[in-house]
Amino acid sequence: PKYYVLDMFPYPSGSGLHVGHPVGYIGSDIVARRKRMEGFNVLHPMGWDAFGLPAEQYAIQTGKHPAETTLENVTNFKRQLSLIGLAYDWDREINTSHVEFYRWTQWIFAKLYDKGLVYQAEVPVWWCEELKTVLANEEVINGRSERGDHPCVRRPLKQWMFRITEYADRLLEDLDDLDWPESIKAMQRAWIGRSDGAEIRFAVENGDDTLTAFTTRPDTLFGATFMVVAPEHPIVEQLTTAEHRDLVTGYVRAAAAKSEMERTELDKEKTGVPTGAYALNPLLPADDPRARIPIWVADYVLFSYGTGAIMAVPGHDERDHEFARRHDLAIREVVRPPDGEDGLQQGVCFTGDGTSVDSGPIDGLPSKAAQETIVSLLEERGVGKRRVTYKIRDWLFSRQRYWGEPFPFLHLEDGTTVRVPEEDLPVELPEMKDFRPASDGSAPLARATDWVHQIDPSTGQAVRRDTDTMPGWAGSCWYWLRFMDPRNDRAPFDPEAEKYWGPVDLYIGGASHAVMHLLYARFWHKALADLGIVSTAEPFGRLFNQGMLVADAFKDDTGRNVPSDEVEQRDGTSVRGSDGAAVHRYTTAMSKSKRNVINPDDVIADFGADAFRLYEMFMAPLADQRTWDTNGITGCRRFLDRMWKLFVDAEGELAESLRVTDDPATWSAETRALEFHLNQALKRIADSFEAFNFNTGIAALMSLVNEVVRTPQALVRSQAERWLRGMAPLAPHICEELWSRLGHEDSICIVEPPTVDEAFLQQDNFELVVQVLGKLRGRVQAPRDADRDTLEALARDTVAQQLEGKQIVKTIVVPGRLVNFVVR
Ligand code: ANZ
Repeated sequence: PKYYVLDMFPYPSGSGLHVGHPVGYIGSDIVARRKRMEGFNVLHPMGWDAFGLPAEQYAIQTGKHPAETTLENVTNFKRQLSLIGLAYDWDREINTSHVEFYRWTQWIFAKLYDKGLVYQAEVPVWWCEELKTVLANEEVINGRSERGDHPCVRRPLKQWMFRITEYADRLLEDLDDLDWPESIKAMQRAWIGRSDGAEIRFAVENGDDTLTAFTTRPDTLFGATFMVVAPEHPIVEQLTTAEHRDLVTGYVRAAAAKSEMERTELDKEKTGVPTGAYALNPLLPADDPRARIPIWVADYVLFSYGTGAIMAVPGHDERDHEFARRHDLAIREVVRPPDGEDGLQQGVCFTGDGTSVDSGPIDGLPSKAAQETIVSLLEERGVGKRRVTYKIRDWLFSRQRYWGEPFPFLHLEDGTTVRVPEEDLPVELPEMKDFRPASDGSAPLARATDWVHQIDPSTGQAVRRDTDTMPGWAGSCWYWLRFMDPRNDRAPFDPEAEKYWGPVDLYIGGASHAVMHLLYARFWHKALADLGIVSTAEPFGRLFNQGMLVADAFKDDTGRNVPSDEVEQRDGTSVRGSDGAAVHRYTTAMSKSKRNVINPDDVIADFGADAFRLYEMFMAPLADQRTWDTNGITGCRRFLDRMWKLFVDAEGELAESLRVTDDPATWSAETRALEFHLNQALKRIADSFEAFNFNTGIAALMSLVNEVVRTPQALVRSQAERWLRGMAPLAPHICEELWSRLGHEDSICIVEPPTVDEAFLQQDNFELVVQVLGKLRGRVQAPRDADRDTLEALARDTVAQQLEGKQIVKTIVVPGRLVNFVVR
């Protein structure tokens, strides 16, 4: 059977790998190697996510072309990964910036366009002046770019958009069946943000206007004491009465300068102004004093969500409550909490479910039933309906940058857009010497005039190429499919290859990709499935997030980072080596800016790749955070050295006990005693493929070495072989070497993993205390059901030195506890 184990492929950065990067790669390599030994047909590929902003910015910094820097960086990355002994199938290496790859990215984009999932729209986009490009919502945090932390502003621009919202429900529902970390699923659910509620239409007093609000709590309609409209809402203009005009206009202008995040922050003071207009509650008679509701403008209501207007229920919504208190608006209780206390009496606003009160037709109904009843009533009267909203927005897919996939589209003189026919793909990215973003934000490709201006051969018409490029996410939206058939030049991949290899069985990578990459990839995959291009509904069956690697970093009193290797310990405090000034230690992710980066090249040069691999896995279970400590790796190296000496003697010859084939029937008691430790280690290793806690297997191997060191000759060949076969995925180099020294011609990579002999584990060993003349002289693991003779023999071997030249006059055996030799 096939087994596809995939790493999130890296962007090949200029600084190369630090020791934090390979944690996941080593984990997936261990899995790939083990699966291969188990007889699976394993696909374990690697490639480069090479298009995108970081690559382009690095090129700009270094004054070289991104194609050139990408090539250099890839060469360095590949060298580093190979040094670690990661068993990738390099024949399948891919690079998203190579035309052999991106022609198919364009091809897929065109297919998705044909399917109606792509459109162009004039949209307010996040514009980053510093980066000179638009960014997706996901790339902007608190109004600043995720990359580089530069300020961003809203600006209208014609952009390519993906209708990811059309897939919102399926992206949500299919999460349930995925073997993914719950935290990632929760983040995707929150990002998609489905809300089930209703739209309620309110008539505006004196005129024909109506105002529609979206609410998830239609049962609180009788508690609506005011309405709030977003400042951008076009109705604001019409609603505002003459005497409120100046106030409202000023307010609307001020709101436009704020980011959504600023506006909706919970602890921000809720500002707003009245429009002077009133709405009418659709379920109350016009003469009811509660029917007339003032309409306000406030920026805590977003134009982009729901209908851009709300019915405010200060009795049961925190934000409305705060607003009502600040602006002295009525607060009314319409939901009684289950404990029967009126929350408003205590000055708190109850936001949970309870029983409707003071609400006419729904009085006494529990909240859920009350919601149903209200929606039915609204529908009957034609003033409302059920409505589902989502937080997720259509995905903005255009970038005004150079280093990306050109869009396979042509613009005609009459303003229409046509897609480049399949047979004319790829649309190659033109060579440009100056590819920097233009200062006015226009796309650099617009300056490649020969490339832009074309004549359509079929019509003879002048046409203009689209000059935007795709974002850095594009290649990673389908790269796992290309690995299945990477050299195909007639299709993105052979459908047979996809049916065989898909879906990815295990996907390992960082949790930081919870929403963007992992949601985009699922979206493309589902769209491709709908097109019949892929055969599964989801791309990644099991997802595993490796833990972060952190390390000490140092700051001096001025807050400047001090390189870790310039820090010394003096009198128990950390000081800067050069001037002896005190520095402060803190723990953080490795990064150049923190000056605490450790390069795996150096570590491997000092300790070897196997010690490095073991240490990376020994620090913690794969899912957990781990703290790098270069001293810690010496323990792993020492373990390997001790192991080596058990197999190979000082003359470089294979240890004597390993040269001959052994027969379990004639195993000595000590050899049998080793079985417990060996099987314990093999079992821990085998079990660790569930939770990827390879640290437990490594710890067990360490105790195995401790045991064998006591009785080195007791280790027999069949044990040595099982040991190597079990350990090979973790430390492949030493195991391969010793395996061949045992005389095997085939690689240990393709022999079966050892079976665990549970009998030796169930035997339930105990620690036999060995005394000579009543004094403790040794301890040894002994099987609980061993007979007196076995215990005596085991004990005799354990204290052989102390017994030398002595005569045993009596042996006292206490089964399950001790053996005492009385000597003369
Ligand atoms: C009345 C109400 C009463 C509400 C109540 C809540 C509690 P989620 O769950 O996030 O979808 N809302 C609707 N549109 C809004 C907008 N454009 N900007 C800001 N707030 C908006 O939230 C839905 C709730 O958020 C809606 O339900 C509405 O307030 C508010 F006891 O309506 B509710």
